[in-house]
Amino acid sequence: MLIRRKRGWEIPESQVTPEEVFRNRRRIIKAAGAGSLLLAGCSLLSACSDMDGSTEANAAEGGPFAQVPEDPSADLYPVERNDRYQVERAITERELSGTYTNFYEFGSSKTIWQKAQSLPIRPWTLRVEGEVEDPFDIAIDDLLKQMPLEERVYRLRCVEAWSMVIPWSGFQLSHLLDLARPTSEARYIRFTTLEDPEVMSGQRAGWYPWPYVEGLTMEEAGNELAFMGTGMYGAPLPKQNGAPLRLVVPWKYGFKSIKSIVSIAFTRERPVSFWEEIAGNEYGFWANVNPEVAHPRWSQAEERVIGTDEHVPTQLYNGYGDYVAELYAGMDQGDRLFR
Ligand SMILES: Nc1nc2c(c(=O)[nH]1)N[C@H]1C(S)=C(S)[C@@H](COP(=O)(O)O)O[C@H]1N2
Ligand SMILES: [Mo]
Repeated sequence: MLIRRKRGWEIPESQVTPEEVFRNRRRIIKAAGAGSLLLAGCSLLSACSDMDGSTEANAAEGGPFAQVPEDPSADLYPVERNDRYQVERAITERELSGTYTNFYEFGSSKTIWQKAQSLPIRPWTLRVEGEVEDPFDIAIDDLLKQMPLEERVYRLRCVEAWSMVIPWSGFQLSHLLDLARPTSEARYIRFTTLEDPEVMSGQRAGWYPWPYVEGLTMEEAGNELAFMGTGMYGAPLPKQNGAPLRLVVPWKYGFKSIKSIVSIAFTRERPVSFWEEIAGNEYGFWANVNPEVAHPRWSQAEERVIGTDEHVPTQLYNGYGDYVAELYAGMDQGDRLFR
């Protein structure tokens, strides 16, 4: 892949994400074929950074919220808000949550929303497999017809220490579990994103373990907060936000909320997630939000509220402890539960 490279000092700090720095470090290590000597010297604004700067070339004509002609689900929205889930902060402006996105399949800059417009979202099939009574495929629009759609306003806390508040549309994951009928052998769910390097330019970067994979325990998946997003702001999910189907687990760092899912597999073994494989000590399996457990390279005590100048304290389980703390009661995982 051809990347237009910029020197570190040409990049505004706000555009450089820690995950990106890590990626570059990996690439350099791989290129050198030796890990140890090259880890030094890659700080945020060092020349280890590059930016995927060719956004103009791919500028989408319709903007971030253009209706997708092949998507027949627009009529389903808006759906009724479920008032059980209240957030004390203001909802993030749609313009921001629809453009300031992470979707590494399309690159690592915060303008990848434009590139994501090339994602084909119809036809789209979800594969349900593994430890289930009967594996099956279901077309997204058939799934949407069967699921009770609702709107939920949730906080989103990225591991990069920024946050948003997003009104998702979709359905509680437990309804999909009912449809899937897992066997008693199922202990985990592995979610997988589409793999298509033709469209997803980031996947041509061989140093990542594509496809993006994420996992939950069955107990976590059955928790009432676990949600499958199919829309936001009263409209179908924009491609850059993970159309047509993405996970939303608001008590965990954002990277757990995997986008553009093509399969869910019920497993006996704990799946190894994408970021865990890249850097398990920084982006672990559990990844529950906790202000007291720092990421190895930065504090998680506060978060930058996107769309404001505010930095506010981060809350344990991102403020959802009443719903989820009991999932982890008695687990002796120390820091591992939180990073
Ligand atoms: N497939 C896939 N899913 C993904 C990501 C990604 O790069 N690829 N990024 C994750 C990260 S780091 C975050 S913070 C959230 C961001 O969701 P949003 O862009 O809709 O706000 O998506 C998560 N899901
Ligand atoms: Mo993130």
